[in-house]
Amino acid sequence: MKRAVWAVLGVGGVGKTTYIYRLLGLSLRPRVTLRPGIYRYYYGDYEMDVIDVPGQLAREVAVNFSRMWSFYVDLMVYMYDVTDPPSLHAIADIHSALMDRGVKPFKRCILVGNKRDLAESVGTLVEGDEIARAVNADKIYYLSALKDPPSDLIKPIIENL
Ligand SMILES: Nc1nc2c(ncn2[C@@H]2O[C@H](COP(=O)(O)OP(=O)(O)OP(=O)(O)O)[C@@H](O)[C@H]2O)c(=O)[nH]1
Ligand SMILES: [Mg+2]
Repeated sequence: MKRAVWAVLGVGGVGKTTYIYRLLGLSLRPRVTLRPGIYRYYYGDYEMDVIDVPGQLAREVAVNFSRMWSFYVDLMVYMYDVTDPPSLHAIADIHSALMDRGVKPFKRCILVGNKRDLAESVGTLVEGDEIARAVNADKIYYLSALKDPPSDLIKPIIENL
């Protein structure tokens, strides 16, 4: 069995917990995350630990991550809301707050634009290319944590471990 640890970081309300719950097959609709969460998830021959970080603002999220996890993660999933430009710019702030601490706390990172279903009904999708470059993300994905099947939601993770 292969082991992997990954974390989802983004400002409040972008859909981090929804994403994790849908992968785990939980049908609950999450409330605001107030405590750190670490979930064990099995997929194929992987045993994964998934880290859900509380906090509403960029710096708060970065500090909470560093407090709850003092090791590397294999993959950092930076998540924003494709209908909310400030949530994308906050990714650059979260990233620099992590880098300020001296050591890069992950091996790889990807950028995920969530709530694609909402962007489709609103008619505009905030694209993340520029921020992806700024934080050296390997790839960008657009998805709907709420609507996409778990078999699609896991792809960004598997492709980057
Ligand atoms: N339409 C739509 N709504 C979503 C999607 N993902 C999450 N939401 C909604 O966005 C709200 C916030 O989702 P959460 O998963 O709690 O967000 P979070 O990033 O964990 O938020 P905090 O715990 O406050 O940091 C909830 O009402 C979700 O139902 C999505 O893909 N599409
Ligand atoms: Mg949450």
